[in-house]
Amino acid sequence: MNNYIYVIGHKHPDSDSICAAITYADLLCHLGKNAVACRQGPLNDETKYILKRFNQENPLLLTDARAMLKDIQLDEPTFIKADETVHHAWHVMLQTQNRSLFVMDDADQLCGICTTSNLAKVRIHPDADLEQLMSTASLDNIARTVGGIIVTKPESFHSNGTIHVITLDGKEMQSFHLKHGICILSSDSDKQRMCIDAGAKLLVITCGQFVDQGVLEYAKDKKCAIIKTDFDTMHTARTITESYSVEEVMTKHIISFRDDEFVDDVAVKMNNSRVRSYPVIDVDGKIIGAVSRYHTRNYRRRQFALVDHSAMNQTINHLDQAEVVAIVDHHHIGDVQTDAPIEYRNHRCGSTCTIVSTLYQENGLLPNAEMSGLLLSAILSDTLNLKSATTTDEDKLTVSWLAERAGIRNVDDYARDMLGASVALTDAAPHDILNRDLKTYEIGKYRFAIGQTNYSHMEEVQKILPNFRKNLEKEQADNKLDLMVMLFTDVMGEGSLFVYYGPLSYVLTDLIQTKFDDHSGFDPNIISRKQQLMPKLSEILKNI
Ligand SMILES: [Mn+2]
Repeated sequence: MNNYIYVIGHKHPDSDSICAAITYADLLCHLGKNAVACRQGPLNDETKYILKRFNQENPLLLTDARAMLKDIQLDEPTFIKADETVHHAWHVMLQTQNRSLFVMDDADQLCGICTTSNLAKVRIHPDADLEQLMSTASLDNIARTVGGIIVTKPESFHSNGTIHVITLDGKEMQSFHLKHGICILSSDSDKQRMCIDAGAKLLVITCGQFVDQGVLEYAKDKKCAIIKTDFDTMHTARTITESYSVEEVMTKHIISFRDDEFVDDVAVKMNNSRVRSYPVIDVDGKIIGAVSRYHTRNYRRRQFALVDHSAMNQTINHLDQAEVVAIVDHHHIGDVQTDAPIEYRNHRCGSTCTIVSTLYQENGLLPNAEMSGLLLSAILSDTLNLKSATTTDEDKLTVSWLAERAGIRNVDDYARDMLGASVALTDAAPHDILNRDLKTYEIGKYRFAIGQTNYSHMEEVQKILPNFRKNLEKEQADNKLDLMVMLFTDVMGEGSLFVYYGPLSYVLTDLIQTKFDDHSGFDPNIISRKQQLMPKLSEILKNI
């Protein structure tokens, strides 16, 4: 049974979500829990860079919180071979208290299911024909069922399935049609011979009685089989009718479930059938258990620890059908609800990983070098190298503590490489770079567009600039814009390089601090399009 705590961040995971999931799962494991880090979607390039740098596996992809059959407690499956007798099947049911047996063929493949009502077919099914069923019983199975040994075995054995208990003598007996039938009797070699004469295919000699040599030879001649049993006639007559194989009465139309099906889906499917217990099959086709209605109504839900979010629209699908056991987050308190008290930690700081670092210390633990590297990276990512407005002194202190533990000597250099991992420019086409994040605006009679991307190293921008400028000029003309601007913004927030074309180019030339030529320049103070560039630009455009 599954006793994991799944630690998971928000949809469209960023580095904080992923690193918090891995480190909080690590912390829980150190606290004796069985925790596993998860993610809701693909990793971005920055996060990939971090995980590679600190030798971490990609967390488990999980997009649905519901429990699967493989997560819950199932019944042990009970198997029986297709050629085993109904008598043996009753015995297995009694021993295992399992009323539903899975029938396996010679190749060990599931070929049917046998329940009490299958076994009781001759009692409860009006069309059941005991003689027909008994005609299929093999000599070996009959011998086993009546607890006997085969004394005479013809080359082939096939009876018509009628069973006679021989109590009469001589002539009276002849009015019964013993031909091709099975005769149960005890001592008295005259009777035994008479049965053979009448064409019986099998004599079952009860009470451990002796069969003389003459009868044995006679039976061999006439191709009549003989079984001897120590049991009395009553017992033999009662049990022999269970000598046919389960194959004859099993249900061949099998409804089975895969172990990765969700429990509540399975419950719905079960409502459409009346089977008591269904086989559950794993990815290799192996039966791992049996599921019944009881299991789908009483099971342990999957347990989740949420990191870096607490809002339902950010969380994993179907969380309402799982159990939340912890939340660690630095965002506003969301709308996830719980039925029971949980571990809940919300704290105003720049990154969930700042909180996780504190939780290690509160529990008297130290994150190892790898975990420290993840925590550090996530804080630098969420706070843009400690420059965002959300950054607190605690974030800064935590970063220097973690940097030492992770063996990072120069945090700024590391931050630039890490933040730059997601903004590769050199392999991308100019059109794609422009359209990574392009917004179109209208102010008064002017139409213009502003694109923005980050860069980590200025040399990369210089390398692509000649082609980029040509393309920008063309796109501005094609779209008949009054102005088209591109900002290449330093990942560490140390200014933006501007490239722009269109009739209004002179407006931008006046606006930015350093002009390279009529269509490019640099401003160390503008890093936000929305908060810094747009207010200035609309002010100017309204006044010309
Ligand atoms: Mn975060």
